[in-house]
Amino acid sequence: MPTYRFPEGFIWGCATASYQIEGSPLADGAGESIWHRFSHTPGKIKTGETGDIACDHYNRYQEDIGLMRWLGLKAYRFSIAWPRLFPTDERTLNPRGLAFYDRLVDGLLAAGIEPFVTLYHWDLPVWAEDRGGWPARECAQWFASYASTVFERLGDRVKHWITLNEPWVSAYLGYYTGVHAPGRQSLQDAVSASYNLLLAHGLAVQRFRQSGRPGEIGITLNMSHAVPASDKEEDKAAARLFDGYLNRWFLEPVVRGAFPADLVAAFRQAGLKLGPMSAEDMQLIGAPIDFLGLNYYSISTIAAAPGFPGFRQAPPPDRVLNTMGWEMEPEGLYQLLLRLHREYGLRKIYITENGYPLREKEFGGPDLEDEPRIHYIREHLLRAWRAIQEGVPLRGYFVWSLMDNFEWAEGYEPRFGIIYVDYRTLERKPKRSAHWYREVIAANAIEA
Ligand code: IFM
Repeated sequence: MPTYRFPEGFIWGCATASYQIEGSPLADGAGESIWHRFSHTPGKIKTGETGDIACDHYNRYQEDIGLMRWLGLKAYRFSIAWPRLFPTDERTLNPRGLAFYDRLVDGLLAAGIEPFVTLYHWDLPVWAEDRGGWPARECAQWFASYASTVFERLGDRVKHWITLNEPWVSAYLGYYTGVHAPGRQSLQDAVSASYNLLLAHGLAVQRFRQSGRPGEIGITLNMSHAVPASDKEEDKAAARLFDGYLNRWFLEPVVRGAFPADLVAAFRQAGLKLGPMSAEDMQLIGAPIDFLGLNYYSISTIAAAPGFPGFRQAPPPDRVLNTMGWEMEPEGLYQLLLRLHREYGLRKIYITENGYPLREKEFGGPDLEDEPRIHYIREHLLRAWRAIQEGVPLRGYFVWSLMDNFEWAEGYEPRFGIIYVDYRTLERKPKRSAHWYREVIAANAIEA
């Protein structure tokens, strides 16, 4: 079997997010988040579940660090719950909320694991939503002052920062389709939110640079490789539009300091009001970042469709869809990495999420055999390896997720973890994929 060796110092990690694993959302003076409120609203979560207990990581983080150590992780990506730190407004810091992350960071460092901290993974404080939420420009300033506090308090130990996780999801699922918190359904709100999220990113980068703390800062985007469903011109144009809507709308302002002109035109044609796009804003949003975080799960086959937004997903009949209905095609990761390198000249990329969901009935046995997940991760790592050979500056890979957790509107049914969580007892148990990943990390290589 050939061995594919990764570069020396390649960062092997796992990722999670606060609301999905922590539980105890109101403990130690924390404020409510939009996800707490949303999940407690009947009908919003398919299974009627909430993040009240989740994996109880808030109380069991030491055990979880032990598991990370067993895995041999070089890095752990987690997010900070903003409403734990600022429960009531943008000014009043709750030291007990901060203390949890102090303990977590110290525990990780003691275990030899580098913390990669995401400042925003969707749990907006309700006070911010009630004062306008992301569609309000002020929200970017509130975020920046929260970010400053975190840099000041944890920046002596944390050296890797991610401003936002998947702003497309925050904006469009939160404010347009409404399937995510806060559940609004206004395209205008979504487009305004997307602008202010990018502004928030830019302001946080500025505050980080001003803090003088050593380390690196970037943003994590969820991207897909879009392919037209046919050779027809209209499908090609639809795929390009989809690429703009999902990928370029967020990527280009950050790495080029400008919104993509075709999307600006499409949004204006749809009667939408866009942010001021002033030179000052664009300079902030486009200030140099140290890395791009890429969350990649699936390819998107796109066909033209009537009305806004002008496209629809049209997977070919032979395409394997995962339990979430996403199109599985690892080659898409390779194409995307190459494109990010060649078209956008990024200096450094981390794959900050990649992983595979299975429902309880789809894996099992006493050894928790989850072969489809191993297959998925192996295939994606092979493409990552190939991209590195072609010069793509890919420096790390984070499995989503360290452990099974609250999959937002889907509840606890899709299980993405390489570590199983028994939600009745909260007992953790490594799945077969965890044993496999442990070997990959130890060898710094995969065999395929
Ligand atoms: O669980 C999510 C995560 O919070 C963000 N990226 C995609 C994952 C799987 O849906």
